[in-house]
Amino acid sequence: MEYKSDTISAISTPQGIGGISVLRVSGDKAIDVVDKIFNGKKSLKSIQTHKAVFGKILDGKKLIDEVIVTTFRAPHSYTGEDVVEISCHGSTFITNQILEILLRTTRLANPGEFTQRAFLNDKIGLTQAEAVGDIINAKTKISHLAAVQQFEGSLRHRIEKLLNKITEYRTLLELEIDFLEQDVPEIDLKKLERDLKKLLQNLEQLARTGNEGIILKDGLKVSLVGAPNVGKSSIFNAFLETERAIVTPHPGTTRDYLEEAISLKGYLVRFFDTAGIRDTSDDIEKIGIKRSYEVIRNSHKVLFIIDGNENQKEYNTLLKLVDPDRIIKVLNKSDLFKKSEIQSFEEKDYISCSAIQKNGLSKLKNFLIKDIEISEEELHSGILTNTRQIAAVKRAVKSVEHALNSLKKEMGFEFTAFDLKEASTALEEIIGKITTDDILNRIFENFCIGK
Ligand SMILES: Nc1nc2c(ncn2[C@@H]2O[C@H](COP(=O)(O)OP(=O)(O)OP(=O)(O)O)[C@@H](O)[C@H]2O)c(=O)[nH]1
Ligand SMILES: [Mg+2]
Repeated sequence: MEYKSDTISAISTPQGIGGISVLRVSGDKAIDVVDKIFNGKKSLKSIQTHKAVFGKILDGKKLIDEVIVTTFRAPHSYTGEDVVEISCHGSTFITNQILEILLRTTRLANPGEFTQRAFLNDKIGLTQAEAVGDIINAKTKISHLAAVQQFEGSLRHRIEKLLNKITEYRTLLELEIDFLEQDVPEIDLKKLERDLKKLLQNLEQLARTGNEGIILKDGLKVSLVGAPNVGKSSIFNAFLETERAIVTPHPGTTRDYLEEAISLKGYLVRFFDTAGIRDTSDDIEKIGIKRSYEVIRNSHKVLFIIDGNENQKEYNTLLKLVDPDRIIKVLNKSDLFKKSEIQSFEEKDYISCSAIQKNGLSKLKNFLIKDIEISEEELHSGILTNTRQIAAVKRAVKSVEHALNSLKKEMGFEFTAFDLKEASTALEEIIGKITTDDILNRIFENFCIGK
């Protein structure tokens, strides 16, 4: 990627009113640019690195604000370049004024450009750079833990270990290819096959962590589905412990879907109250139901709710949208049933609850996350948390499968070596040993400006 070394600036704190706001400037001219508008005891150029000083920001002779300025000289800064941070009063007007002045001589940073420069200047690895975005976006204890682990390098280590193994096998094969006619000890094919199988298992295990990783980061999506009036919105409200959705005795109350999230044992769980499943001739309702079907298709778990009638027709419609293993069957309004009636539903795998009496709801909630419990150990050893990483590991899996295949079929060591090289390339992309503009752009476009 072409490295742009021009000086960039941006507001790094959220827009709004607060105690302080911070602006950041990075690049060769950073100190010079800020020094020109800064009026302190000494010039910023003569101030030690990492030292904060008090002074005023002036626009010509006009006082904009009293500020604290900290300088970080290259290479000992976040980006690896000269960086200046200006802490001013937390006012949208002031921060924008200062930014405007800075932009007369610098360029507005692109989203994530400070972090991108940190990566390009070898201050942090690519998985770490990605983790910076995840740390900022983490909304719950576990997503934060996963992001911090990645930042600390857990995933990079896990990938590097796999890469070392692949390099070892490739070296063996290359030796064999180069000295085919000479007296080099013959390769132990049985052992190599065992080793490649083990490697494949490890890669598959890593790929599997991605399913959980994405849920940890983006949340478990749970939709509430069923015929009209079964109590979907009532359960939704009970989960959130607020009267978020409108509840009435009239069937067809919820027309468009609603989304709200909670933190459940540290996991982010996103609930979707839907317009339910039903045939209707009402045009508005039709749109609502179509939108609901889209939400249902994208859910990790679906609560299929009934209030006494098994609603086979609705269940069959649901089966067309999602796999049965995602469906959890729920009997609501258990307050209206006798114990024996509830028991017969439970025998048919329904979980019973009453939204009105707030019975059985915590059992239901725990049931939702029981499959995603990811061990602390796995978290520490590094997991995949986005589709980019998952796609790359899956490519590595495919390549190792090919390698095993070519080895078994005795197609020639060149083929096996080539397949292993492909596997290396895929893994190297994850940790940024190989990068393309496309990969970098996709990673950093999701960052906010100023990070
Ligand atoms: N007895 C009893 N009534 C309930 C319970 N949960 C919901 N209801 C009632 O059932 C009716 C429908 O509830 P909603 O939550 O609006 O049902 P819904 O499935 O969202 O309905 P639509 O949005 O119309 O599809 C309301 O009158 C609720 O008070 C429950 O656990 N027990
Ligand atoms: Mg409703």
